[in-house]
Amino acid sequence: MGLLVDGKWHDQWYDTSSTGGRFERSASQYRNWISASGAAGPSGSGGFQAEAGRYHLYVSYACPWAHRCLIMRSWKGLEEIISVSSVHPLMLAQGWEFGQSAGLACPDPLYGLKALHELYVRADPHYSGRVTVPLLWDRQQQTIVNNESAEIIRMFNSAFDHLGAKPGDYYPADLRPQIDSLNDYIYPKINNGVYMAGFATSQSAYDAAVSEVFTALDELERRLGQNRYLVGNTITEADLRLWTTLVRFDAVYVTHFKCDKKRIADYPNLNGYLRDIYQIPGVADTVRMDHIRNHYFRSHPSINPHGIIPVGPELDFNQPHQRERLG
Ligand SMILES: N[C@@H](CCC(=O)N[C@@H](CS)C(=O)NCC(=O)O)C(=O)O
Repeated sequence: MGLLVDGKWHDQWYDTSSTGGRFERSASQYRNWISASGAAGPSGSGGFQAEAGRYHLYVSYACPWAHRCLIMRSWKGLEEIISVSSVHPLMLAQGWEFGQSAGLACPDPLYGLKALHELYVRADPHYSGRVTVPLLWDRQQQTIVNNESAEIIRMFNSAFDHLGAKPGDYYPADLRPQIDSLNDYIYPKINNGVYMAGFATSQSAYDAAVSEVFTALDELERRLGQNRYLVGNTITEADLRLWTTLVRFDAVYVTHFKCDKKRIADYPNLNGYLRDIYQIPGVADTVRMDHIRNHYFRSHPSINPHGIIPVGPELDFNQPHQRERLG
């Protein structure tokens, strides 16, 4: 794990020395948008027109942010329009690396590179910052369109509709205020909250983060007692964004990130909701527990120095959920 400084790779863990042991995630730097016309989107520059076969999505199956993009790609039926490949689950001295065989992860399909940091340097020889997935690459301009999952899923939701994407709007105009406020609540407290608990290097930073995680889960448990999804009976991107954290929770975050006050299995509504979404066609295929467990337990030597993968609970997301009864 590390970062690029002016195009040079440095093997370095997150620095929490100036934040009282608090993990702070840096903002993604590539913020261009693919659009139907090629016009610029809400940020970045234009020139990224939606076209079949032009864009490639680099993910790690382990990563909850990249997982958002895989699910949206599936829901919108973009498999033939946007190609995808996964890096190797272990993220060590060279950061994310490509696989060298067809086993756990594929080689880099575009340039045959060894590590993802080489791709960032290909886009910008002076790039400084973290080297993260997901990453949406433009084959035509040979550059990064965007490396922020919250924006990539929005593009997938609508920019390819005229090219034969599946119907379905997961960010409908009339629900945007509710979706935005749920995202604003769930991102810091849950999606990033589990990382803030797990990567904390002081007791006080951990205590603060873990308490936010469980206050928010308790609140969502209440909410999901009334409604099938977060916004009533309509599944939206807010559900997708919450779900990629929930599916990792009992398998990883409870032990590895010390979020052990309760498990999702202890929350009847969250547990049913987790299964409900897992059972939507296409979702189960995006869940690679082998990548997830290998990645977390073996890539963070500062929190699990020997890289031992614990035995883990038996999880069966195919069990009945009966969420349909809720409006
Ligand atoms: N805000 C970004 C976060 C992406 C992110 O942090 N990805 C992690 C993987 S779970 C990563 O690649 N981390 C590598 C690093 O920080 O060095 C997004 O949502 O796309």
